[in-house]
Amino acid sequence: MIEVYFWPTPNGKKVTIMLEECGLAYRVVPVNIGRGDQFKPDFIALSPNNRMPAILDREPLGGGAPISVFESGAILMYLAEKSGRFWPQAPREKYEVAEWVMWQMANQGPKSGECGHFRRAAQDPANGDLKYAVRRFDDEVNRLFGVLNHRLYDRRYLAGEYSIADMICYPWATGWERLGQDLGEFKHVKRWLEELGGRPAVERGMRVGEELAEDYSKLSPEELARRRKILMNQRARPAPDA
Ligand SMILES: N[C@@H](CCC(=O)N[C@@H](CS)C(=O)NCC(=O)O)C(=O)O
Repeated sequence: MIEVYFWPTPNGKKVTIMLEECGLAYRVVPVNIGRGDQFKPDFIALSPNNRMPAILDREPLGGGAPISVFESGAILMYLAEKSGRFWPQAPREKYEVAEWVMWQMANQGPKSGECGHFRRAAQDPANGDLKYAVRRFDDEVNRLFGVLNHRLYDRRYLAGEYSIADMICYPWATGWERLGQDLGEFKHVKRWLEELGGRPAVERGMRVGEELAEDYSKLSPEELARRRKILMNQRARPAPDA
């Protein structure tokens, strides 16, 4: 049984999509990032960057003591290796998939995350004039949707057959509207999103944790301020010998 440390965000859903596609048995362990669960010592021991998702596999690949993996790209690679699915291992195919997994981790994920962050922050006048930051990340996200669109205009999937490259890029791409993009500009991405969204395993993976999402309109102003601080004003944790 694989334990999935999870909150229902695009980064978390990459992992539940892959688990559903592979049919591997898993159990969700909620990590409420609004309340600060990501800083609990047991979680940091698995995920030193205080970010979910992470997994703990008690029947690990290669046997022996449990294996934990953090960073969604590494998790998808681990699950692909464990199941022998969705990541061909012949060098040419393997690195084509790896390129798009790395592209997601280094580009689509972080830039989309910052785009959402500055769009939300710009709504509070106390944060000052964020026009430049909003424009910068809107442009970057637009450019990145363009990269996906170019990639997909003459092929069905991002890298050969349907693979972890598609699964890792899908959840953030579904957020095009929230990220201020017009899908009409990216018809090949639209076609790919529709195809992937029609896969039962993708649908199930995207729905995992629906019941965990909180209604922020019901939280007091004090609780909202506490949560903003947890998520937005993080600084270095001292090393144990400090
Ligand atoms: N590169 C990481 C990103 C993970 C990430 O940013 N997770 C966010 C939620 S989407 C998180 O745990 N945030 C907690 C925090 O900011 O303290 C991955 O792909 O796994």
